Parts: sequence; C-alpha cells; structure tokens
Amino acid sequence: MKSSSRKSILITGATSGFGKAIAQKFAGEGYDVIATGRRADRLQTLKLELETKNECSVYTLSFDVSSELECKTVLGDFLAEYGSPDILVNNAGLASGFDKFQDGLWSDWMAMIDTNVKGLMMVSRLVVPGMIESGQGHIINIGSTASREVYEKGNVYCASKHAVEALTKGMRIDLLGTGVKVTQISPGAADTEFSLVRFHGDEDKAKSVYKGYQPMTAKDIADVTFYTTTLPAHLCINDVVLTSVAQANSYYIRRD
Ligand code: NDP
Ligand code: 8X3
Repeated sequence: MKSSSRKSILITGATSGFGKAIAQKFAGEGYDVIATGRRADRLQTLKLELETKNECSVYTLSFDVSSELECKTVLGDFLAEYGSPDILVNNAGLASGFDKFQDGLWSDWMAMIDTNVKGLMMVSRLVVPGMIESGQGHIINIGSTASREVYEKGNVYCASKHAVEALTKGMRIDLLGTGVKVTQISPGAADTEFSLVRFHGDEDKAKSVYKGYQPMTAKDIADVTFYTTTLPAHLCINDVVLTSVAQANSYYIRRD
C-alpha cells in the first residue's frame, strides 16, 4: 500500500519529546512518517503539523506498546497492508518512580519493564520480517546512559535500559547478512516530559533535574538520530552515547 516513493520511518512514542522531534526531523528530510503513541489527539495534531509543513504522508497509529493484543492488531494490521518501514525507531519508554529498590512500587516496575523492554520486543518482532524480506532496513533503539551505568534509585529503569542494550546487540548478531542495520542511541539528560512522568506529574521535581546547566533538547537527539541514517548501505553506526557538554556520565553533571 506504500503510496509514494519516499522512504518511511515508524516511530514509537511520537506524541512527545524525542519521538515527536524525530518525526519532525524526518518529515522535514522528505520521509513519510508512521507516528505512534497512546494519545490519539496529539498524533492528530502532529499529523496536521507535519503534512502542512512538509511534502509527506503521515500515518497515525494509536496503541499501547505494552499490550500484545494492541501491537498485533493495530500495528500488525497496518504492516500487513503497508509493509514494513525503511526505519523503525524504538523510542516509546518511561521511567516511573524514583525510589530505592526496597521502597519500589510494583506498578512502576511493571510499567517500565512492559513498555521499555516488552514493547520494544513486540514492535520489533512485528516489523523485522518485512525488513528482512526487502533486504534492507534500519532499527534504531533508544537506550540511555542508564543502559551502561546504574545510579541510586535508578534500579529497575536502569535494568530496563540494560535490557535494551542486550536486545540491540542480540538483534545485530541475528540480523547479520540480512542487510538490516541496528543502532543504539544512548542519551544522557534531555529536557522532555521524561522527568514529569518519572515524578508522577510533580513539576518542581521534574524541573530540578535540568536546573543549573544546559541539558540536551529533543531536537539534539533527533538530529543525531537522522545522522545515523545517512551513511552508505555497507556502514552501520552501532552505538552512540551523547550527553550535554555539562554531563560526563550518569553521576557527574556540572551545575552552576
Ligand atoms: P517523553 O515522556 O517526552 O516521551 C515518551 C513517549 O513514549 C511519549 O510519546 C509516550 O506516548 C510514549 N510512551 C510511553 N509509554 C508508552 C506506551 N505504553 N505505549 C506507547 N507509547 C508510550 O520522554 P522522552 O522523549 O524523553 O523519552 C523517549 C525515550 O528516551 C524513552 O525510551 C526514554 O527512556 C529515553 N531516554 C530519555 C532521556 C531523557 O533524559 N529525556 C535520556 C535517555 C533516554 P503516549 O504517552 O502518548 O503513549
Ligand atoms: C534517562 C537519563 O539519567 O535519567 O534515561 O537515566 S537518566
């Protein structure tokens, strides 16, 4: 059903932050965009914005990546008709809660594992066969500095992002010889709705994460994501770790 000769990108979590900025960047670069997320109203607004500003088609799919049923019906049905996109960005994710392990809430833990790990697995499992069939494709997994390091109160979030790293490596090995590239982008602190979600809507706590230094923006991550897709077919950027110049790693941020 692909209706144009343009390349296409499917982005999970395009209603906010990195995902939305990645959709804006790729639409501006001439890609058709399949924008997904749970908030259908935001997807509609994004579609209108992108199709008004750019020559592109935007498809919106509203589903919860942590629901096997929704992935299989909403995404699976779309792929059966449209085919797999040229690029998949596994971006949907969250941190939920910021507690010592012994105080952690089961509901927070399940939300993170179900979304960050199982969601990425299910979406990829549905998209990858079509990429293999077409002999090309690019999977970009959004990891984190928390894929490499574990910080106090980061326990389950860090575990989920470590799992993303293992999945990235596993996919890259298993997809050898298929022409499908696998890249992981692992950002440090970037000012999006991420901290608002982590602190369950507490705006003061969320703002304090980005006080006293210049954090990265969603656009920074989108620009770097685009760069990883600009190389010749025989080259793959496996890994990118990027931070604000004020941040060295998960533990050191220089604040004024
Ligand atoms: P935002 O909260 O701004 O965006 C998160 C996106 O994920 C939203 O579009 C949201 O859409 C989507 N999402 C969350 N849960 C689900 C779900 N169950 N099903 C479908 N979509 C879902 O955060 P960011 O843009 O910052 O985060 C994007 C990714 O980047 C995450 O994986 C995060 O872990 C990672 N990251 C963030 C960093 C940061 O400092 N901001 C640093 C490193 C990594 P909706 O709610 O509409 O479903
Ligand atoms: C988000 C960055 O430092 O909160 O993945 O883990 S951090």
